Amino acid sequence: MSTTIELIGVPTDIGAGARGASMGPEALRVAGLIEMLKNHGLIVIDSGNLAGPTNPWLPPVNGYRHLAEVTEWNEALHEASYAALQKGHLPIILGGDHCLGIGSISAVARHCRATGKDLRVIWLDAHADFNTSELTPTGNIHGMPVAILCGHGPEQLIQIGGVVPAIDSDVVHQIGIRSVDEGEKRFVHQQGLEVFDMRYIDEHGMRETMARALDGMTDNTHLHVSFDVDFLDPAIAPGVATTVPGGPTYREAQLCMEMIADTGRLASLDIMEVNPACDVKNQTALLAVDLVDSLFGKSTLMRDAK
Ligand SMILES: [Mn+2]
Repeated sequence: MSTTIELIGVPTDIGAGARGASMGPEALRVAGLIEMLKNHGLIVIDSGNLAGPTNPWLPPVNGYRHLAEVTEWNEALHEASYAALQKGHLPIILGGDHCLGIGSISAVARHCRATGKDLRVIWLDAHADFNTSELTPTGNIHGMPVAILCGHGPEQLIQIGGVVPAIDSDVVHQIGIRSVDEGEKRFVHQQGLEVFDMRYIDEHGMRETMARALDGMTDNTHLHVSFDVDFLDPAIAPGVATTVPGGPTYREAQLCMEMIADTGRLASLDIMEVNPACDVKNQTALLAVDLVDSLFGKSTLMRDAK
């Protein structure tokens, strides 16, 4: 059975600290995402872009910027993503900033509860995205989605998906982390996330890192990948607003994607934070498409994605 991919564009930078990720969905399409997926023999439905509030660009209120707008976008994404999963489609969320991980992953978690699947989330990112209103230096909610999914955050966001917390912290495996705020660091340790930071990758290599992050999956695992392109070294991916030096190289990133592909369990994907306003000739979107090509690279993926 051929897998049906459903692309859901979410053109907003409502949770970010700089404008521009709202142009990400179109940059990924222009970079050939759809053609690449079709070349794998996948059926591709492009559902276009969701609509939502514009970015009012306001300072934080009680530790959050744009909470009402972030909620609206994520509720819309949750519904669209859950509907896609219910149809048996493999949703690819085209961000948009990473606050959208809330709507996306809460939908995946709800789907897993409804179908009895075991959820595993691979979070590829330079940042832990585990801030709270007390810990955040900025109030930008794209620094908070993992904490919110784990039940730490404003009521209206933690309850998207109907169950609080939306996920247990032990389903999250983070790769590539190299920028964590001071209080956030303590909180991440407390909550017991599995974090493979850049030092771990330096010392053990990407192969062992991914082998550990992917260990213990079964035929019943629903694997979700949340790919923040700031995961990549800025030398190869300049088109993000939150670049942090010292990220995975091109080869390390390819190996990471290939090892995920080898599992055959990929069932939903976020591609987040592509920011054409920071990019050079769309190279970061092109690289993201190249890496997602590897993520879909193995025929084992053609198994039923449900
Ligand atoms: Mn992120």
